[in-house]
Amino acid sequence: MTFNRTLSICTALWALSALPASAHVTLERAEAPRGQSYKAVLKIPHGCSGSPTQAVRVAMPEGFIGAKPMPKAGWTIKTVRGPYAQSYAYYHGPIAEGVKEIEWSGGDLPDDYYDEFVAAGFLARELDPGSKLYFKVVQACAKGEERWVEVPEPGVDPHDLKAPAAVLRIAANSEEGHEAGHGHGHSDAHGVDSHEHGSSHEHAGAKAADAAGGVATIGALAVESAWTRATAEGAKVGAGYLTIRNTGSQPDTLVSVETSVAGRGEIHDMTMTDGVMRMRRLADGIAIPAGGSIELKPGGMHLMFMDLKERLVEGGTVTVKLTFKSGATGEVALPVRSLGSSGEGGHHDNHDHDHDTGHDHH
Ligand SMILES: [Cu+2]
Repeated sequence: MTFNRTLSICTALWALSALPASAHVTLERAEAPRGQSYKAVLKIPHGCSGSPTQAVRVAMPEGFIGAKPMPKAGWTIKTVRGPYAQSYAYYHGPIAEGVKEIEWSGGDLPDDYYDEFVAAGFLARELDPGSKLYFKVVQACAKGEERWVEVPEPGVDPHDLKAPAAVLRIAANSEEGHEAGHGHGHSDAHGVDSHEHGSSHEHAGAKAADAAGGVATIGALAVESAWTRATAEGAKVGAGYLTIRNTGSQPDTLVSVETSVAGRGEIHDMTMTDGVMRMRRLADGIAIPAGGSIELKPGGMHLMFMDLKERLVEGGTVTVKLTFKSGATGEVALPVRSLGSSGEGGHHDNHDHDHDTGHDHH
């Protein structure tokens, strides 16, 4: 998988530059809602093995937009601007570029002193609640430097990192309405769901025979290996995975997914940008070449069930209706696997766990 490969390469590079240190560079406020301004206060606890800090460089994580450095007496500011990975909704319209890096230099912060470096910006509405932004910080000292750039490989305990980047957890925005944007999160995640009506068994019934294999034939499209994962109490989203083979001679596109267990279905992809894992909605669906196939799996493309109306319970099934551009439409029953399940046949996509728990901010 390209995804894992990218991760391993990055990890290897970081490992070379990592220096052990007792106190890490952290953010004063480690959790903040998307769709609001955010003041990133980076706390620099010490120098480099006793040597004073003379410059601090911070990379703005993707999704922290419209960033501005706060001036500091005795320090000179330099910024690097550039394009974002995507365009974001912003106060007066979309924004697609901005400050990507800030450097404070020319100062002299003794090892025994503590200081803070501040960048103000806006946490994009497009960020997923539960996702994490990593502020990578390089601290240049009179002698040597400290590189706070490690991002935990999914499945790895962040505490095991020697020089972790400062991390910000994105929370849901309590001011967002149910239908605002295509938001994943809701502040009432643990509340009682008033829409609840019936158990997942009701949805299982008719499709029980198909459920075991998670297979279906929809026109020229063969759906296989379909499954979903049990959800935690109070979770508002779930994810579905399957493989679709196009046995026909015409290309087709999976354009939508619907299910009675969720307010709506979406088609998502997961990507790694600047060391930050993000999900995005595939508004155009997923193309399936004639004779080709697509695989929706943990860590990659997936079906996303938004505003879950009920908890997905292991052993049950979730019936989804798939619609294709050609007009072909049909149902497939997704067996519900255990909460910790990462797929069939020994896939070890630990990062998926991160990803999906990210949806339902506990
Ligand atoms: Cu998703």
